[in-house]
Amino acid sequence: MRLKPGFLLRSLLLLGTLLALLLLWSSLFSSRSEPHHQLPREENNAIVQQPGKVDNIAPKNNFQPVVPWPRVEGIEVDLESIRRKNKDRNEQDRLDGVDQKKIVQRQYLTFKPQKHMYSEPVLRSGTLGNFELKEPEPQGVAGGPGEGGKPFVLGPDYKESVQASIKEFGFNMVASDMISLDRTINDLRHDECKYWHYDENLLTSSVIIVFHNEGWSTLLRTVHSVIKRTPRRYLAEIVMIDDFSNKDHLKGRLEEYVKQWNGLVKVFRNERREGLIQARSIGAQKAKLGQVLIYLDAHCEVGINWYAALIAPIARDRTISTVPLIDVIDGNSYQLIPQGGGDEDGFARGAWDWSMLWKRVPLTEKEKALRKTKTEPYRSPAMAGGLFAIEREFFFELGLYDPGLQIWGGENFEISYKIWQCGGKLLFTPCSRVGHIYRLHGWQGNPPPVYVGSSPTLKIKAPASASYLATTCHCSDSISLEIGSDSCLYKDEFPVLQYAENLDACSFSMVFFLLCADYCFFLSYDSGDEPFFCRIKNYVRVVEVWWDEYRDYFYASRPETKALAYGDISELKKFREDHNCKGFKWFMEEIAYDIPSHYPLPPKNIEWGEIRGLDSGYCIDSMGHTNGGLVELGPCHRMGGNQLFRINEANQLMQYDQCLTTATDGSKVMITHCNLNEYKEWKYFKNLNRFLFIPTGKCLDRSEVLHQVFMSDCDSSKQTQKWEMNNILSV
Ligand SMILES: [Mn+2]
Repeated sequence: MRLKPGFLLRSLLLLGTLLALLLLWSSLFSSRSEPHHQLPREENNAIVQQPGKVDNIAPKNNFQPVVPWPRVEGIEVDLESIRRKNKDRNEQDRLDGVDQKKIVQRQYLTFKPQKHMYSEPVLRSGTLGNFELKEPEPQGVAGGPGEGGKPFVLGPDYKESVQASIKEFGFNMVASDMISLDRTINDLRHDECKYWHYDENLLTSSVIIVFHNEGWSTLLRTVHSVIKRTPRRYLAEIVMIDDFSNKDHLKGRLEEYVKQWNGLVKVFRNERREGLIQARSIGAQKAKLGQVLIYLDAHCEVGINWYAALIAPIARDRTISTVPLIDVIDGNSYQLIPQGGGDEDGFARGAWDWSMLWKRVPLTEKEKALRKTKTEPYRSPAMAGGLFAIEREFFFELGLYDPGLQIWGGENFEISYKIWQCGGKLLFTPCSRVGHIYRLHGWQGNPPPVYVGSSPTLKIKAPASASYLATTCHCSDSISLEIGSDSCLYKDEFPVLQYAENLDACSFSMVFFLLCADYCFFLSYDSGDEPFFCRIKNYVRVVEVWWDEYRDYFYASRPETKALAYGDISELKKFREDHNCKGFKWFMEEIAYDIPSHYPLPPKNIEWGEIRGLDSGYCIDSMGHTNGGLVELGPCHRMGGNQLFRINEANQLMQYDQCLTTATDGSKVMITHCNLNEYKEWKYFKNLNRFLFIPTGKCLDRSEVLHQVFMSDCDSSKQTQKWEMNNILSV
């Protein structure tokens, strides 16, 4: 199988847009930061703080950084020897025996019956909930940095090490390392949450944390926060899945560190890089003690009294999966703030657009009407993916994730559709909140191991030298890329120079790609950074299994994927049948009814592909510009990306979520964001090879010398007004 590299380019464009939003967001928030809490210089050299006992959360007298700093460069370890060692003690996976005798509650058509007795939570205004803290949490370090979820801003002295840590880990690890792993946080819950009373007969949980080359203190603060804020009788275990990290601190040091919890925290290591999706499925098999599996990203802090509100709906009905409200921890200052968007209470439902990008939409009146009070769980069509809770056996009954999904992307929709359409429910729980650190601009991503071929997801053959990957590359180089596994393989010769310009323009690094400045980066993992061609293949699988006739809207948004080989889905189709799963139309009408009002069903495309000057080698190219930038003319590269356009039945000429229209001078052509009702301005006359701009009656024209695209009076004798679209497909 072979895929056109246009996907890589497109991933830049799409993820660039996402990241730009994220950055805008974080810059907005960081501008609200309070005055600098600058650390006295001598404390910079403080000695290593010994990991405290978990139950010892009493305030400490003197603040000390958790680990010494600067210590930026990760130390590579010999993974091969670890892999050999692990082979010897490979555990046999087994499912827990199921006690079917305690069948006490209602029966399900296709899943195992509810067997857990649990009464509904009760709201008693004025009487503090039975799971609430009787007094405030003790601080990790009394008066220490970041306590209370307050921003901790380092002075300019730390600039270099901060930058280096962001580059390596995606977060300001200098600041994180100075903040106590047991810090207190601000309570972002709605006040009413404090007055819920829960049946204490809650289910127990295994918390699963998948990580790959995470920074130390952000990873361990996740673990500390879970232990600190989860009643011990419900926390069966914390299962850490190391997805083939090669950083020294995640090896022996981590194993030593978790010993303080006497087996509560377990570390399992994948023997090869599995990718986030399959690593989560592996986590489900390793986690055998808890009745519920709670998935957390590896850089989170759980909120005050997060557990009962998250688990109570599952205890009541085992086919319910729950998702906490996800708050934002600033990756620079570690300030904890609520996520923006949503309704007046900040509540949002998980959604998607028709190209299957993750979206959030405000809670509807209909959902509000289903609740007695505003802090009750509410229904969501989809989850974001990284953080959720599901009954362990139910997750297995659902078949875990589709094993054909690779690396990252689309699995959140797959599990959401599977739950809803097959008889379960997906609820967001406003009183359970978890803070998540979003990766910062400037993260290099996770480079692959230095030795080539060790990673199943990445093989790179450099023509010149083997150190090519980790070090520098030259703009004139051409490299040979082979990425993916057999079923999702991308192979091509890649001219580095060709994309250097575009990449610099968006020099963010969450995308799997080459960056030709001084370094070549191959970027991976976590949010938005895996090869896009794998993600889009995942999307196609999900669409083909679950969307029924709605798949046409996906293909209208992504016409180039029509011929994509998505592998065998017969098992999944059979699952749908065996479990009497409902159709997508039912799902859209009953559960996801509000999505088309936010993301209207797209008009069908008439033509798509490159807009190529007839008999020329030049194509219209957005140059990565969006939201008001001008399009230009560039050599056709047949890789899609910035040269991939479509014209639809609504007379819009589009690239992704952007429309072409005229700039304010009425002549140049700009590209700008549009909804389905905007810029319905174009007609393509295929026989005449002409693009007509309806509002002015002018024709799309070009100057091949200056590489400009503009409008001029139509003249059928002018060769520069002739264009063709070639309906390119990725196969
Ligand atoms: Mn994350």
